[in-house]
Amino acid sequence: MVSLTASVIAMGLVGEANAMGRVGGVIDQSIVEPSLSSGWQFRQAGSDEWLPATVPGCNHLDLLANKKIPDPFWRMNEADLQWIDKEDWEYKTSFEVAPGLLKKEHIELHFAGLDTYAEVSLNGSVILSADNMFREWDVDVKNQLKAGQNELHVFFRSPIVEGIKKHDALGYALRVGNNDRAEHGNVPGNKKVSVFTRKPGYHFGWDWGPRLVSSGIWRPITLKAWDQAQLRDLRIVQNSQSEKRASLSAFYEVESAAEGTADLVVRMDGNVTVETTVKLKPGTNSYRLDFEIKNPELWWCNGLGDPHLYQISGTLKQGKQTFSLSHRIGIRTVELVREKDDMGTSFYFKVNGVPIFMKGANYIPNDIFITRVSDEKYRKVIQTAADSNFNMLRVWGGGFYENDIFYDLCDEMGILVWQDFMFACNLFPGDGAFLENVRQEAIDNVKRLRNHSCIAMWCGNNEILVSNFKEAEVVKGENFKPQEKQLWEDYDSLFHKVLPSVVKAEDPGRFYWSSSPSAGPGLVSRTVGLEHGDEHYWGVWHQKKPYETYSTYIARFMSEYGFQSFPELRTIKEFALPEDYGLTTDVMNHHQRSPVGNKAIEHYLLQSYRQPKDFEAFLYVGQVLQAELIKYAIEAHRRAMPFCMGTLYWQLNDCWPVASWSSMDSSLRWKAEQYFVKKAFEPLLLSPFEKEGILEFHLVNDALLTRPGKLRLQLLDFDGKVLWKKSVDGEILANGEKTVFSIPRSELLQGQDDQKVVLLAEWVESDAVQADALFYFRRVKDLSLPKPNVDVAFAPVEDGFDITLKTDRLAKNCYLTLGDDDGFFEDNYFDLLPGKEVAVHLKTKLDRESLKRVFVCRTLDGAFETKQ
Ligand code: BMA
Repeated sequence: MVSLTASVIAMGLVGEANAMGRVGGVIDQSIVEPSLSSGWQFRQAGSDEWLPATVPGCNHLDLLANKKIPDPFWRMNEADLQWIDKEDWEYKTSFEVAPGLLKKEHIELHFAGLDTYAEVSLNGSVILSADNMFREWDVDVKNQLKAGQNELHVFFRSPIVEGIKKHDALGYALRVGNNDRAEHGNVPGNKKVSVFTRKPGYHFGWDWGPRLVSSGIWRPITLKAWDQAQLRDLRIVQNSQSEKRASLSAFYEVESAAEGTADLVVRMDGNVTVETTVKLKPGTNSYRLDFEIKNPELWWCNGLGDPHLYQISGTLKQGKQTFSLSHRIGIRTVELVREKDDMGTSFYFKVNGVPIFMKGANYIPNDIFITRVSDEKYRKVIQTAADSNFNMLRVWGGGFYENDIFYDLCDEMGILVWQDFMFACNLFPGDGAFLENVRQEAIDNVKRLRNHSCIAMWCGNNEILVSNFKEAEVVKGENFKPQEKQLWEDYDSLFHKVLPSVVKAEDPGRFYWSSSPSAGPGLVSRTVGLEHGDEHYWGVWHQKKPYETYSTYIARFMSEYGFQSFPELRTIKEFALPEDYGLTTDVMNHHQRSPVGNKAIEHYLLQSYRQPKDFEAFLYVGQVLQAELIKYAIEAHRRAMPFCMGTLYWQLNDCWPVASWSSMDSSLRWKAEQYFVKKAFEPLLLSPFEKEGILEFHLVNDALLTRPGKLRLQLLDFDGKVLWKKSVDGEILANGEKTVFSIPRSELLQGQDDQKVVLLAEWVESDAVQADALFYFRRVKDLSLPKPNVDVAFAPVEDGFDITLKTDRLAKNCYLTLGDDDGFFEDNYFDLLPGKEVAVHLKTKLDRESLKRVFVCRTLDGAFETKQ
């Protein structure tokens, strides 16, 4: 039970409320804002047993904590837990209110997030009916609150039962992709109901996620009390920027019950910048205070400079009350440039006036159970992006509008965010009530997030246009069947009217893109031409096109493409028993949600590699395969700059342990792909590429300086003997791509057996190697891989060891592992050449003896079945 006495109100709980995710606001003691996070109980509706609950949280996690259900991720447990979403759930708590609190003129309950169909009662009176997990709700409770004990009760109706009612009432069918696995969820009639409920699409199953449809209080509930006036919102807008000054405005939204006056103060990094006295009128009052930052330090995206942030706070003093909200603001401009050019229509981001090639990935929620993702986990995920040379993440539309911490970290680390609205793959209803609900959802989230410097753009949806309205003439509306017309009109209303009008009203400086991929509103890139928009390329994978197609199928911006792998064995052990290990067992199949998954992996694997000798070898080779293919795609996209100005692979992370397209698994272990991506995204990339028998050496440089240097080439045999070498002078272009040298393959090979040689290419500036690359002339299955002897030495350092490796013969894809022990290798899965010593830093708590015992370096030569 929470006790709301005046003294408690004035102290600790205020901080707690803010730590839990309100809009960056710091509210001092004259406003009461305790979070109602304790004393909660829950039960399945109709049962007698109330059990302790955690708020914020959800029913699955509460059942788990009370040992009423087993771990949903373990083996195939998820299948047995499908009953949960067909039931209604109740939550309740009680809290005590001191008589002093009731003297406040206004008392409100703020619900930051209810999942989803919730009826809220306070002391027996219904105070709210909520129906959208993405919305926030404020309810005036002055009349319901009483001195002493108060009872708060939330009744959640089943999202499946509600969905079925809406599904049946619609009268026409909405196309819902196979991601809503109604049959897995035992939904009566296999009705696909996900699109009727405003909650994350991935809760209903996706081709990388389980189907676990939660209910619960997923963001904090806080009580707020004040007299006469309060500060509802503070928005900081940058008007202009130059070397000498940045001009900004602070927009205050103040709610007042009566006429009066108030003082407004804007502070920057703690110092008063501007202050004024204003008149209050009853109702909502808006004020604008202009201020300047002299010689501003700019916010840059990762790789180009520091993402400097200024702390800007806005205070309202009214009578005895003080209200403050604050934001961290970066001084920068971000534009998405869409202009006709000689190649088509551009699609690139300009930051502080500089066109920037975007490097990154698509991002999904970090857990199927959102509320258990710790701040530390968020930090590790975004840190991985920053460490991997990303400058952009795309918050994909089948998840949720992320928590504030996600955007705070992106602000801090210089990661731009491509922010989808939460619509993915399926068609959605278009009736007035639905559209109005979505409009409010968009307002809540745009207002919550618009002060983040990291947000580069808003995007209406993921793949709805391309999957449903493929042909341009269909989109023109001429050949519609009546129902198709309805579907198009619904689409048109939502993505071309409702959402852009919210962006225009609430965040006018930010670009709105109606659908990814597209070439503009209602224009499918594939139909009107890749030279006009962004594209998702799934020919490699879904259509089993040769992986080389990555180098030819390129649009102005590649916002999705991907390839699957399994997580490493250590992660598989988190959900499976040894008897489950294998590609055809039920448990492994349960943790592979792409219907074509294993077949596609096998198809591509056997084209480049020989048959792995066992399950563990398959996991290792499969990860190397994924890493090589995505590296190949990224390099092709970067070589195609400035035609192509961005590449975001699918997908950075996972929400449970599964075979998926992720580069980092659900336990945040880097797959081979993460290491390869990090290198492929280095600011300076040396990319050898063979085209029609000619080997071209491309240099892609993200830095803003043109620099001279030397391309050094050496053809080596697998024992390290130099068979041929050449050195060519050249230069790298500032923020550009250049082919510095080309040579026919035959001239380079000089008659050498192409199964037994590798080319080492290095870009050298003032004797220092700035970038390097290896080029093999055959696929790995056709190479005569030798058996190497790798020597390893461990030198202890502060947080682990520096490991030195050398080899007598080519050691392909050295996979360093500690088995079931913890440690992070800063590099992994790399090729080791004879005569080259490589030092790899290992972060671990292991001592030297334990490390020696568990350390293994696997190489590719031993991974295959011997008979082949
Ligand atoms: C993309 C995404 C997801 C999906 C992925 C893999 O198109 O937008 O819907 O998970 O493909 O199939």
